[in-house]
Amino acid sequence: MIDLRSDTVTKPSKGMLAAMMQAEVGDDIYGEDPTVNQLQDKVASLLGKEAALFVPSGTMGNQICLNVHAQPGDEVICESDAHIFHFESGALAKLSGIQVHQIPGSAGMMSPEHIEKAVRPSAHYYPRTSIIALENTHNMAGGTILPIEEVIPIADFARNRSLRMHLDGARLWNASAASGIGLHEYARHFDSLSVCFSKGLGAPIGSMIAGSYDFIAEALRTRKQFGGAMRQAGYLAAAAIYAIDHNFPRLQEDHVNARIFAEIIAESPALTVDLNSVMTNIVMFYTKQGLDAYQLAEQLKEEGVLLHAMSTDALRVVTHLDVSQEEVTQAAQITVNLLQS
Ligand code: TLP
Repeated sequence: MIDLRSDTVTKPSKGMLAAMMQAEVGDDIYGEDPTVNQLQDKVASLLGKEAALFVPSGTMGNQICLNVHAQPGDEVICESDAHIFHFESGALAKLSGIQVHQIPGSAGMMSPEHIEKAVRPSAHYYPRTSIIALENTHNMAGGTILPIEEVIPIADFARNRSLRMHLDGARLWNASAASGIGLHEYARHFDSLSVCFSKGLGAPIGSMIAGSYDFIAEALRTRKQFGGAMRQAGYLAAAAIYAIDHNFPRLQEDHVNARIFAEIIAESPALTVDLNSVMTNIVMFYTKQGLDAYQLAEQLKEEGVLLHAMSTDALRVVTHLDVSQEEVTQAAQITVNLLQS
């Protein structure tokens, strides 16, 4: 099987497993796991933030950050296809009583004008707007990179209006690898952000949130409340350290492979793909002529290719370190050939 459903499907490599086996560990609830502490310091420094906190998943990372920034009844402004809205099981409503104000974006990016309009005036009958949340890279837009020059005015606006800025940076590694812009350059415009080790970086588990000392002190409490405090988590932190050192530098290979896939697919008269949207390791492509994407995904499974149908006409492919260029090319050719027959 060529598994292109997500970059989350990778399995730890031998080198990563060896690093995990050798980890020095302790009880992290006492703050005594040296490997977790090392990872937190390393990522805080990479992101240019005062402090960072290791959490089990990207979802928990986002949810803790948003919970710390807002009160029940408050509103978070986010792009219509944001992960925090669609794919976190309604956690904002359930865990934090936060409601979402969605704004349509272009390639995952909301315009400052739209955001400004969405911020509620301060009347008692409106919800209170407390957060602007961005996602970089933007998953549903096809792994697009949010242009930093468009993020800056939004951050300035947020500061002037005392709104918190949160970044879902599950794949910020990919944005940075593709654009050459440092992680900290992106991070400095946000009060909080989450980054994941279990996506393109190939670790089995784990994400990190980062912000100011005060923010992380509060996040530590919330992580415990959400059941995300861990004990000898150093084994997982060792995988994340290995992932940053060995797999962050190779992400461009995945980006090249995504482009190869997209270019082959673009040749098919039965499919459309916006090649400009293929900036990192995700390819979103669409069926034409009423061809059902779910059915196509099922047929491709029989041909040995796994991918995700995202709706009746949209499919997603994600490249990662466990698929080679040959396999990605083969998967694209199988897809095109299947539609010819
Ligand atoms: N995304 C998964 C699915 O949930 C869609 C995937 O296969 O892409 N933020 C972003 C932008 C994400 O893409 C994901 C995972 C998360 C947060 C949540 O991470 P986890 O799965 O660790 O909770």
